[in-house]
Amino acid sequence: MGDSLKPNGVSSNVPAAAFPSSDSPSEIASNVNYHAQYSPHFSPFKFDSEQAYFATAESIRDRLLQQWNATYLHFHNADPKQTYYLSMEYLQGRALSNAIGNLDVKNAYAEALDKLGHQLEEITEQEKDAALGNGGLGRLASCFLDSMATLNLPAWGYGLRYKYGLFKQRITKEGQQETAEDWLEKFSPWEVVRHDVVFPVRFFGEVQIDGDGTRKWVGGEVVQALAYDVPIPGYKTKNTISLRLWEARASPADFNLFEFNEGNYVSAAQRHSQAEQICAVLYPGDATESGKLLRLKQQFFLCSASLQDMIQRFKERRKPSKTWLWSEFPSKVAVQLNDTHPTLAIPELMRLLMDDEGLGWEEAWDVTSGTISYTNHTVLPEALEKWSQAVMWKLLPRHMEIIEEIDKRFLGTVREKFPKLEKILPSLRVLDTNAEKPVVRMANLCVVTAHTVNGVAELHSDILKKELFADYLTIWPNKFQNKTNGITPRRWLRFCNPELSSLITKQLKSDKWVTDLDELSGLRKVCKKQFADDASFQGEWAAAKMACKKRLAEYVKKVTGVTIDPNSLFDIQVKRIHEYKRQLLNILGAVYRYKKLKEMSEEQRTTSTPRTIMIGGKAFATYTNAKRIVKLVYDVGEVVNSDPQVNQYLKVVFVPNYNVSVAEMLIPGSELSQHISTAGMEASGTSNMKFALNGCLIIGTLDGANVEIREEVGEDNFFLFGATADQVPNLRKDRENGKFKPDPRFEEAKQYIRSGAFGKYDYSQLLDSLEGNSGYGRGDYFLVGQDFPSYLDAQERVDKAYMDRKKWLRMSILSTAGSGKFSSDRTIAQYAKEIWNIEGCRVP
Ligand code: T68
Repeated sequence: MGDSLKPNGVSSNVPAAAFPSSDSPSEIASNVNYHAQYSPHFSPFKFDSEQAYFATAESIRDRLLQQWNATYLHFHNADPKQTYYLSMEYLQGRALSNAIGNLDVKNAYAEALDKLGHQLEEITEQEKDAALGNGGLGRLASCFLDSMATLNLPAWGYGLRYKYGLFKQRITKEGQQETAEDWLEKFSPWEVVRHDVVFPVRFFGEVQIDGDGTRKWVGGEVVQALAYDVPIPGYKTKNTISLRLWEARASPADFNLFEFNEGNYVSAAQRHSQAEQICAVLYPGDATESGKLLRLKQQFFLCSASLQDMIQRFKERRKPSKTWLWSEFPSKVAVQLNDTHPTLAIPELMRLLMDDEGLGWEEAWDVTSGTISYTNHTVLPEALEKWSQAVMWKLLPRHMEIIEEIDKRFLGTVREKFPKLEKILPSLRVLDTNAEKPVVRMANLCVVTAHTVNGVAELHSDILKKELFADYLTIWPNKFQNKTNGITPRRWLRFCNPELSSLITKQLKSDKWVTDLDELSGLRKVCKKQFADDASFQGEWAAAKMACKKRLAEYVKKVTGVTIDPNSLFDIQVKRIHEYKRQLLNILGAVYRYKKLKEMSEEQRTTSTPRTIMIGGKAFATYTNAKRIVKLVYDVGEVVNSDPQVNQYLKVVFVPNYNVSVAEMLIPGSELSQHISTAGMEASGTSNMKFALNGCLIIGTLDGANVEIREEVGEDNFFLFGATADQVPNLRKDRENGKFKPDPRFEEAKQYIRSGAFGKYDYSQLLDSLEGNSGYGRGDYFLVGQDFPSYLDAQERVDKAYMDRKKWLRMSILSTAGSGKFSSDRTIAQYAKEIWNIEGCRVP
């Protein structure tokens, strides 16, 4: 330990100051230094990257706290209508680099850290991703929060504070291995616990009927919901909104001191550990049987705590006038349900209004349906939530009474006003009583109650109207809307791709595009005839891409050991592993490519387009075929990458542990990305938008938001293939009737894997899913074989286009230029206007 070391470990002469009075790097350095010394989390005399990260985060948090309090006060006084976004998932990723960017203090902080002997980049990389979500739905919620704050909207997010987020993925010879992700291991500097915000949440118990007939839910067990707030800064605005995450706590009274003193330690603390289990882990997503009761508890916990909080705030803001009506509630509060996971908000709001506030059914119903709106994110039958009525009666008896009443009244109204619907009524009902196990259909409960139902891309919303919810259209022709998803241009271009961002700003002579993404269409000018030879811009564009590719190559080397060539075409598919997303189509294409390369002469090979295929994504732990796909990608990579004949022309890499931060590295360096789901199955997709925005071309099917991306970037700049959504049902029928004739190239690729070319592992079960006409796990339900030939043809077009450097760069520029529509600012502005009826409320 050198003499010059201070107790906080900072060896320079930087003084410690509690709050910076300006944005000068030396003031900021003093503030970081202050936190290192007076908010210590580590032993003294240390100021490594990790300590520097926490001190820097706390320095940024100081700034956020000021803006955050000002925003809260401003909303409180202005009392605008406010939106509450209810989501079981948020995929926030890292907060430090994002906050520094949104506060526009990157240079100042970089210089400040430099004075303290650190690099900003190395410091921001210390942060663990907050991964409180599974995939697209969770990341969408986080992009929405960023846009709500940036648009100065009075809006808050509500979620759960899971102790363990999405698992960490390790890839070995055996395939995927999962370990718990302890994102709170060393605490999160971004959350503020609000010890004064605690609400009781009841489970089980029974309904008590008083003498006057009023019903009350009593008994059972009560868990406390404690609020943790995370600040969400907007971009270049003071507005900083909240993500409120609930944590479950037992009451001290639940600790059985008597039992403890008797030596029964486990049972003494039983209630405590039961309560803590509620927020222990993130539900592993997409339709699993595991832990159903716990999942239901989580859902109710989120809904109940959030609604109690909203109602308390509504009352608080109304107190001064003393005269207010519950019928005003929907003009002050909008609640958006992110999929059906928070559906229990419906019966819970009804219960709170009727049982606690004394409203009658009709009045409570008008308030509830006037407040709640619902977004659907999937048409996959297995992901449509259905809860056992028996389980619901046990856990939430009062809510089941209310749901039965909603169902009964719905039946009555339809019979009276739409007698023609009688025949199909059973499928429209909230309760499915015919099934062997009677269930509550959560999507139906949402559609029956919510004032608005929306899909997440035009094609998806059409499918909702024509298929999934078609029969409701007669009853409520105006209830259904589309809100095409979007992504925040801050995280997904401005911050993750500084090279391309600077170039765009230079070319457009303004950085207005960061908050008005349609401005990017100005780049089209460079691609017009008179600019067609603007070789200098194309050159700069190529250089920006190359910088990102080199960074990505270094990263891939670091995490996989595989050397990839930045001059090869970087081809990426990253998303959750799922059969409908068809990573199997991608890898079969890679296998075919490899086989053909091997068959070529050395000279022929030199004329081929070198490719690096990167695939990443997590497979749900018990989804066997998804895990087999992960292993297959890895095994193919092992063989291809070490084959000296071929590995100059083809590399196949499985990028481990795909998450938000990894995406921020991969997407800027991508040139081609694959969005190749079976048409009609991907509701929207959002990474497709991120790739297109970063000048990456898409090879894809006409599915989800691909359809709109292709419209916007131009069909010449999109590699289209595959069956369309309306062809899919007939193609499946043809298969069942034995009418499908597989392409020989498809047979060849499968046979090559079966021959053992990629190791001893027996892939027959995975490949068998692509064979036969029908049957469980057979019959190629996802139509990989059907689309394989047109996929290979599209890949050939890709290879050719890439060889024509000028053409490719033009396509890449047009891709970015056409991405304006996909800003989540646009999406959120539409929600605000067309669903929530809220307006901006900017902090002066
Ligand atoms: C995704 N859904 C859609 N679900 O698949 C994607 N499911 O097309 C769309 O772009 C995105 O939502 C945003 O709209 C999901 O991510 C889940 O993660 C999920 C989680 C729990 C249960 C079921």
